[in-house]
Amino acid sequence: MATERTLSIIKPDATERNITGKIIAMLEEGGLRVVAQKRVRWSREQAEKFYEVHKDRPFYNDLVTFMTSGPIVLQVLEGEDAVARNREIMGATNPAEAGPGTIRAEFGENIERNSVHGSDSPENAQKEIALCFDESEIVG
Ligand code: RTP
Ligand code: MG
Repeated sequence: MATERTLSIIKPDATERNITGKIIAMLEEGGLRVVAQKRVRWSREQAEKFYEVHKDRPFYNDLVTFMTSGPIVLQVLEGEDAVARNREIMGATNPAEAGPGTIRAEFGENIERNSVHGSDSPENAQKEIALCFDESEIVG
């Protein structure tokens, strides 16, 4: 399996509770390396662009409102099979269905306020990383 990169976001529900360090520790203990990281607050336009794939879903507007409600931490994670690995570490979208020991089981509040985002394919990872970081900000 090749070394891969994925985009991770620590969402506003987690920055609000000051648990970014706990989440980063779980990512690192899961075998991923943080090779880029920044704390930002998205404008509505930035969130709408990032989640454009979901624009016809019923939860789109609420999701954009939530993701702009406070600071977020954008990260590029690197490791073997990083996209799939990160999704294993995060657990299911709905924290109630997330497996024991996953980030969402541990910290997620509900299906929307689920603490983390992770790219869902290597192709989307490349797009999301390019949207959020300049190549010069990524140090592997
Ligand atoms: P993510 O993109 O954040 O890694 O999460 P995911 O792939 O597991 O879930 P996805 O279907 O892509 O949904 C993106 C985010 O939208 C919010 N959501 N709300 N109210 C709802 O039914 C609902 N469903 C999804 C969550 O914040 C989810 O992570
Ligand atoms: Mg998704």
